[in-house]
Amino acid sequence: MKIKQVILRHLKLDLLHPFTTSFGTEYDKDFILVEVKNDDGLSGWAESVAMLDPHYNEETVKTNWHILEDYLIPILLNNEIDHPDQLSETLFAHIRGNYMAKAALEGAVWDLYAKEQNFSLAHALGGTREKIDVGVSIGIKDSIEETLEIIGARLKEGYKRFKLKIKPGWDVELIDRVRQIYPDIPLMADANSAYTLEDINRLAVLDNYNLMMIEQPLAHNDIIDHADLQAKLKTPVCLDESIHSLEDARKALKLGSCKIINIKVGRVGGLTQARKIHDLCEKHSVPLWCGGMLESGVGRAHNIAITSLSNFTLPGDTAASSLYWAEDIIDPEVTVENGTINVPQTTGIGFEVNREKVDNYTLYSKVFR
Ligand code: OSB
Ligand code: MG
Repeated sequence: MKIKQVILRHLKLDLLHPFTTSFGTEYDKDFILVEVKNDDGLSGWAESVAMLDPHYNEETVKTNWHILEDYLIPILLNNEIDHPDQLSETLFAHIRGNYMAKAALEGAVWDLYAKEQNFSLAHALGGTREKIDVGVSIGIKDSIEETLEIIGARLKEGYKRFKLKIKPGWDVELIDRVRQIYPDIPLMADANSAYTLEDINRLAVLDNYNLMMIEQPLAHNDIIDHADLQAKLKTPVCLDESIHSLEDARKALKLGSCKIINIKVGRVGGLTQARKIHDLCEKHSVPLWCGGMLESGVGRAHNIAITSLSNFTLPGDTAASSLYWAEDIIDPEVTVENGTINVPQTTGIGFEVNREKVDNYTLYSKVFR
């Protein structure tokens, strides 16, 4: 493959509803949209999931732009590749970290590769599922009543798993009330690193509510304390922030730091590495699900493709476009029916990027050739 041109765009979309986690509130969504073009005028697309502020992890829109512009794009434009796997395995390997920046560029190359081969991206990745199960991530709200109403609405829409964001003080009472009203729904909690082992008694109370899992309760960079915690809980621990690579996953499984992993393609440096973690977890019978980062439709399309792999056995966070955006930038937008999304069978990501809408939401852009 020879990439002739890369276009970076900084887009800003308004979120329909603010999204609050233990680390802060998002009102809108700034992100980098990456387009790569070949000689035949075909385009591949992906988005970076780095946020405006370094609160989820250390990457930001600006650090990604810098790494893309000054390192990754020049490497891509100056090298011919046979397969997208070569990016993370060799060409980008000497650039430390910056996984979200790498994933964004690699993702666009994967889409283009699949289009050149006339495959769907899901098929190019080895995915076999034609439909994927989806859940929903519900942020911290002003009241438990409001949370209960949202759960009720999503339940009616068919969502198959309900993830509640928690933090100290918005946890035991919340889960207790939800379980009183919905004793049997597939329920889980995501702390985004809001606790330490000193909170063990509080976390042990949550162990009594038949949660599917508790996601990233402890520090964003920890796999040692999580192993201690997992040994004391019957509820599976799921790691999100702590897993950046195949090596991280291997070590976490060896230590018993978790029983489930949330894969975010951006957090692990792209689709190639995501697939490697998938294969390792499948070998160890560790179930996976695909996390979300409030993506636009382009990122959602990539999430749908990776989720079609066989070991994504738990419902993910890739919900319908209409829960986030007044209008999405892809046609058609992502829709959920009976808690499932159909995996597109057309080439590449399987959704058309709407250039007019992209232009409307673009703050600035730059062309590299
Ligand atoms: O921890 O999974 C997370 C959003 C932003 C940053 C981190 C997380 C999330 C979500 C939202 O949970 C998932 C989504 O709806 O896209
Ligand atoms: Mg999470």
